Amino acid sequence: MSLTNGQSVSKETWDSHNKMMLDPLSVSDSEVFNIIKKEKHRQIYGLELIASENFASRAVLEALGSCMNNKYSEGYPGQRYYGGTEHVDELERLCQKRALEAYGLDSEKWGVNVQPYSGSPANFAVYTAVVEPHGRIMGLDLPDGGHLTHGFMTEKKKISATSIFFESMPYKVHPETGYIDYDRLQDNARLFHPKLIIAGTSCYSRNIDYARMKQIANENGAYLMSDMAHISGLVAAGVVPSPFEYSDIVSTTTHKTLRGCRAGLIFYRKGVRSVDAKGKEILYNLESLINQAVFPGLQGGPHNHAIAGVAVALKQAMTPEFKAYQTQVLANCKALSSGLIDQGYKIVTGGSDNHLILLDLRSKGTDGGRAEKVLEACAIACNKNTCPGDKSALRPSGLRFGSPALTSRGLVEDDFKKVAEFIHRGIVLTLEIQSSLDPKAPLREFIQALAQGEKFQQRVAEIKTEVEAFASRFPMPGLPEL
Ligand code: DSN
Repeated sequence: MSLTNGQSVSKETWDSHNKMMLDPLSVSDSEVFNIIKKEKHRQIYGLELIASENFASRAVLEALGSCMNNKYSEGYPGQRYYGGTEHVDELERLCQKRALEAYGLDSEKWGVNVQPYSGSPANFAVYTAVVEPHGRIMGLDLPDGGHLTHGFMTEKKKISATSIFFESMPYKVHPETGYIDYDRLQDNARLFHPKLIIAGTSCYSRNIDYARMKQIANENGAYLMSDMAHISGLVAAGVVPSPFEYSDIVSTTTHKTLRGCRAGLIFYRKGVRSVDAKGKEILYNLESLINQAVFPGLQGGPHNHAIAGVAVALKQAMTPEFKAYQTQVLANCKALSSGLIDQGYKIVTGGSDNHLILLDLRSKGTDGGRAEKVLEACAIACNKNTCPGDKSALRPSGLRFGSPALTSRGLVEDDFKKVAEFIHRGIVLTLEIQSSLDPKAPLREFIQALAQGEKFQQRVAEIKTEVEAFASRFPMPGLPEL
């Protein structure tokens, strides 16, 4: 072992360290490299129908994988706790400017915080900013299509931190129609007097009536926060109604229909909130409350690499190509919906205004958990979901499908009709497996029969081979190798 002059480690080890810092992933860590390659293969050869997923562009992933990952910059542009932040300041300001432009917002009336790590911390930061501890929040119930962070709890347990640190009273969809029951929300809000009402969903295929929700919020002196995570790309393209006109605060993730990297944004109003009986203007004070709630309240240093990726996605979101993409997302979702209806399936609410549908399997005599497992084995990714009126969240009777990811690969309406056929074949197989078992057989036994039944495995292999041949015809956005 030879030591260099004054250096406490051997020259060989030091040379090897320096080489490690320059090696590509394939050389540096073949284990992780191979896992990523397998995931890439799954994405290329499978049909990705999870409504909240998408494929980020190459430029977004390049920004995300850049040297911006290395920089700490607690604080906000111009007011940081670290040196060397001139370029991250420029980046964060650019991202803020693009975020306002992408949604047509006047910077005198709206501001935006681009630092949330994702949607859940963005929402929690909003709650801590404008609702006092144990203050009251109303969001759409999770089994009805709301998000965990909107206050989910069960009869037995408070599940989401929103329901633990605040008082949550959910609103519901109508069990028969599947549409949000605004009348009941209004009645309950009059009793509960929430400080914040959330207009936002994780599994809801219809446009939200923001005007009605704002009216209900106003009646109670509550803020209206819209969580547009699922639809933020559709909103940017102007193909669904925008929540901004009626909201005080708008939160979003950036990686769903918006097609950026994983991060979150919070938009907040500035200027006059209301005018009192004496004509005095009451101003919003959301800017400092929300900025302080994000940092230093909840988070540490911003993820500057993610802010870079979001800035790129926002630039792309302002192009005519992005509008064309979102128009196609809607058309493809309708094609998928009508393809499944033609095969005799029931879609909750009868169709969709946006990028997703909820298939109700109750009339077919099966449920989402079983069908999801068979489709997954056939290289079709989707998720089980409760349907309106479901008695137990433990046996959800629906499947949620979304069109954003496959549309990013270039699929159009006829392709989605073909996708509907593949789904149908998977569900037919689900029913066959189920009929080979005791009607009360638990999911565990169903999964065992799927994995071990030779006849079923052969059918899975047939469908999967066709799915893979079909899917691999479409290009995959992103970095060429990984
Ligand atoms: N997991 C996302 C969704 O599927 O809606 C939200 O966090």
